[in-house]
Amino acid sequence: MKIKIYSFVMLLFGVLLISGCGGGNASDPDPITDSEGDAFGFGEIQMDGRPAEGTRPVLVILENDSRFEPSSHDTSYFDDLFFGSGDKTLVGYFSEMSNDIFTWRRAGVIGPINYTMSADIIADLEFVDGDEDAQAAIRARGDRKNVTRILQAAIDSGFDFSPYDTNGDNVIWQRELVVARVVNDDSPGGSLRGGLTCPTQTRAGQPDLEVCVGVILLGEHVGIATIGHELAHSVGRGMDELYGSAGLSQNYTLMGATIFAGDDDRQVFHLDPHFKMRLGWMQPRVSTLIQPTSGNEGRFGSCTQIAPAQSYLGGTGSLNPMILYDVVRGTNEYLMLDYRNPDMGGYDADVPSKGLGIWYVKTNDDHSLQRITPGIGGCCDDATNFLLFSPDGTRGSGASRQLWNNSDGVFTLNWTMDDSPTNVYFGVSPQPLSNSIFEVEWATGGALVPRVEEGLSGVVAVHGGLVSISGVLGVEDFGIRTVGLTTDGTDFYPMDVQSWRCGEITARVPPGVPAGVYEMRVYADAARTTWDNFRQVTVNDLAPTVEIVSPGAGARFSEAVDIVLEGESLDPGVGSLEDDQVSWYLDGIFFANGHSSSIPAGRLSPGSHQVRFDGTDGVSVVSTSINIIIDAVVVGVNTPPSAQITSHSDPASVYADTSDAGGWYKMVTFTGTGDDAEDGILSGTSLQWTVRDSGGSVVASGAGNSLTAKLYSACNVVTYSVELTATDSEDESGSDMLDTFNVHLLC
Ligand SMILES: [Ca+2]
Ligand SMILES: [Ca+2]
Ligand SMILES: [Ca+2]
Repeated sequence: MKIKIYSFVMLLFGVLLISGCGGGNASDPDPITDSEGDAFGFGEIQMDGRPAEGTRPVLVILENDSRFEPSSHDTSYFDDLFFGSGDKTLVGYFSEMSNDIFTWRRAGVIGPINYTMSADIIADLEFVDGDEDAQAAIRARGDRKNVTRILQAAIDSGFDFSPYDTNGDNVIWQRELVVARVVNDDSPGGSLRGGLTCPTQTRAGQPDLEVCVGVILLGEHVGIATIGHELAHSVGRGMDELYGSAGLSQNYTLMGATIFAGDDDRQVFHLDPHFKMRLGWMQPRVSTLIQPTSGNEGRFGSCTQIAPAQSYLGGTGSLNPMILYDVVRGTNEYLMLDYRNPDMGGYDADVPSKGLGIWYVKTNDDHSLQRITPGIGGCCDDATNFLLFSPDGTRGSGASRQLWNNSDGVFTLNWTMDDSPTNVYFGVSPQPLSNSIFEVEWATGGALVPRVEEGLSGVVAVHGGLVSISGVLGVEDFGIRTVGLTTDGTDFYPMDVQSWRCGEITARVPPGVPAGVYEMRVYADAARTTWDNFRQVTVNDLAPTVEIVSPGAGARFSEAVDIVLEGESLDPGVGSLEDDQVSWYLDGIFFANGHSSSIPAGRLSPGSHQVRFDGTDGVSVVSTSINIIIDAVVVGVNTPPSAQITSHSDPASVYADTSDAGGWYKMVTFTGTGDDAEDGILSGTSLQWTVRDSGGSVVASGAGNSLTAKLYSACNVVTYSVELTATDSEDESGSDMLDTFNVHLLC
């Protein structure tokens, strides 16, 4: 029984998952499957069957060649650079690039070993011949002799290679140990070379040990990227096809045509996503490209977020770089998309621009990179085929090449191999987005047509309310896509977009839309002819509210003074009503429009009168009223003045927004008036303000027509009262009281 329930839940969950992904369209990027992994060579680059996982030991050897000045760097310098705890180390670099799947560990840092290069090696290394191939062959022989000499020197120095014979075959292979040698030649260069023969370490009571590793040859001023590049060569067979065409990938991958070569350089760039995939360090997502039939342009595609290269992109991450391949062209030719962002720091802080990288990959059946015939589009001598397309449309080299950004608009590219159109149209999200998110959309045949998810339930909203829709919506872009409400397509109320992401748009119901039932659509074009599905939105019109701020209920006025009329209004989601939407009535008779007005008290007879304030948003009419008392002026008898608090924050509560040693507070200004039958308008010290807390203690006071008070809050709310007292020349007084003024705090 339990099993059946479980199955049912799983089935339901599966259905929900599919609908939540916009229908599981084939264009959506999904984690790479096993068969796709086989098709693209995921994890295939290994060293003698050993995947690039875990750690591998590195031995660093420093040497002093007697022909050169002593090195300016000692063993601790290279120990730190390779294995230290600083910001930029080789160990840290490989950890970040591989998403913690692989890095190096310290076998040792030895030397400096002093030596004198033998004459025959010097002769080979400096061999000159008109036949370039012959010259190269002899010089390579010199390198191989030198590598054997270096390994022999390490043995002679007493370094014990035995612990690195992990398979116990009495031979040290490159999969067991990598050796890097730094020489005092004042150069920043690097190369990986094999030896001529394998030198032998004799061991007491054990068989001799052959050391058959290549050696990374480094100059004393080598930069970290060059070392990384050479170490990457030694990670696995297949890492020798690493050079982008004519510098096209320069400064965007560890395997760009030229690694920066300034003395002691610390610039470094991530390895491109293709090699990360081939090494098994990053599982890309995969999306197929389906070419449309006529009339379906822009409808086969999707939109996704990609995290920057230096983020942790382990496992089947939903923000991982991705492969786009055309099902007709097959899996030996594809585009790879990644996001590069120097602002995110780490080991990609030196890439020359920020944005979308689109890598073109053309492989042989064994997934090795194929050579492209030189000269396509006027580019690339003797090119390998690993290109980074540039937004400027050229394939020039150099670090000034910029990645793709929103300013490039909707763009498309050709397949480099035969220069035929990919028919894929890309668009990149505008900035600013969070630095850790980047969005890109793609579709075949034209710009993506946004697709609202089918079956979204209807929603009720009010003016100013937020409504979201999900689906495959593309990036907010290019001034042609609009989100809004329509009843049948003939009317249109554009919505204020609060957030536009690939998969969800949140927008506000505009104030002017009449109550009713609408379709919320995302149009693909300015003419609003292209759209796909909608969400039903029922707009309810909420009634406004009105409030009389002044005069206060029950206030008394001498018939000789002016009464200030001050009202406030709020139409939810819209804001204050317009002045012509509010009106004052005295004893039921219209007096004036507007939120602010005044009336001579003498217009009213002595006694009680009703003051009414009405408002309407065009649909609902609302009203509030108070009573006031008019006192007759008696000749020869002084009448007390009247006071009116005429403004305060709306509503009679605010949120603390500033803090000091006393806590969070809000600066609030109150204004008021005083009027007296005998003295006329009162001002200055005739008007006295008192602000009290809920315990009755005075927290602020002052004289004049206004008072600005620093009102502290505490968790949730603190309540104050505000009193304005007007005093006339006969020392009689009248006052107005705001009983409740709340200062809130979000806790
Ligand atoms: Ca071995
Ligand atoms: Ca309304
Ligand atoms: Ca008086």
